[in-house]
Amino acid sequence: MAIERTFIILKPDAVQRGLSGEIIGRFERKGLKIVGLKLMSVQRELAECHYAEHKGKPFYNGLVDFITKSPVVCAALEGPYAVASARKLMGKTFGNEAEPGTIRGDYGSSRGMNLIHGSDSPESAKRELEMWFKAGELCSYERAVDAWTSNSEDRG
Ligand code: D4T
Repeated sequence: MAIERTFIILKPDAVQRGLSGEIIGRFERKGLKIVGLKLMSVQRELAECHYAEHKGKPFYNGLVDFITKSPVVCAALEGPYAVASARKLMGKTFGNEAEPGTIRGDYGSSRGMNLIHGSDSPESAKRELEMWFKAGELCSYERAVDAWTSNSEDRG
C-alpha cells in the first residue's frame, strides 16, 4: 500500500516569515491531502523527544532552542508515497545546499533555520504523528480529486 501519511513541521522561521500558506500550498498542489493541521507552541519536552536521535550532537541544544522559540504549524499529509514525495519537495537539509525549486532551496540559505521538518521514513512518520497529534485530531475523508491523484497502480 503506497498511500501513506507523513508528518510536517513548518518551523518558527517559516511561520514568522509568513510562508506557511505558500509552503502548505506546494504540498497541496503536489496532490497530497491535508488530514491534520494546527498552530502550536512547542514545549521543550516534546522538542527533546522529537530530536532524541540528535541528543549529544553539537547542534542539539540550538535545535531545541530554535523550535521552542516561536509557534510552529504541524501538518499530517496523505497521498501516494507521501513520505518520499514530501522529502523531495523539501530539498536537502540545509538551505545553502538545497536545489532551487525545492522549498528549502527557494526560501532560505540558512543551515540552522531550514524552514521545515518532514518524516524520513514511514516508520518515523507513524511515530511522529502519534507524538505530535492527539487521537481524534486527524481526519480521514475522501476528496473527489483523489480519483485523479492516485489510481490502483499507486495503491499496490
Ligand atoms: P529535519 O529532521 O528537520 O527534517 O531535517 P533533516 O532530516 O533533513 O536533517 P537531520 O535530521 O539530519 O537534522 C535535523 C535538523 O538539525 C539541523 N542540523 C542538522 C543542524 O543545525 N546542524 C547540523 O549539522 C545538522 C546535521 C537541521 C535539521
